[in-house]
Amino acid sequence: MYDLYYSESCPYCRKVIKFFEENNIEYNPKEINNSTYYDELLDIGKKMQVPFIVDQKNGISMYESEDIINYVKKNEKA
Ligand SMILES: N[C@@H](CCC(=O)N[C@@H](CS)C(=O)NCC(=O)O)C(=O)O
Repeated sequence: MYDLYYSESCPYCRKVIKFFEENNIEYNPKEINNSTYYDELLDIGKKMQVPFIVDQKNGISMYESEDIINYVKKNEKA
């Protein structure tokens, strides 16, 4: 399961969400207007940028929508 930090207004986030939904990949949405999630994002990632994922199972976290999509594609095939 992936934690996805995102904001409603962010087109890069929408692209990642569309990818998750079209491929029926389970994720835990964390909208950063929620200050708890905003703080988590800064704590883990160290910068204010979305989208950002955390793959707790593999100890991986990542920014950049294209990198996220490519990582999840590979990970789901493995
Ligand atoms: N190249 C990045 C761009 C991500 C990006 O620009 N995100 C914006 C929101 S749409 C952001 O978080 N900007 C930082 C800020 O607003 O402080 C990607 O593809 O994920």
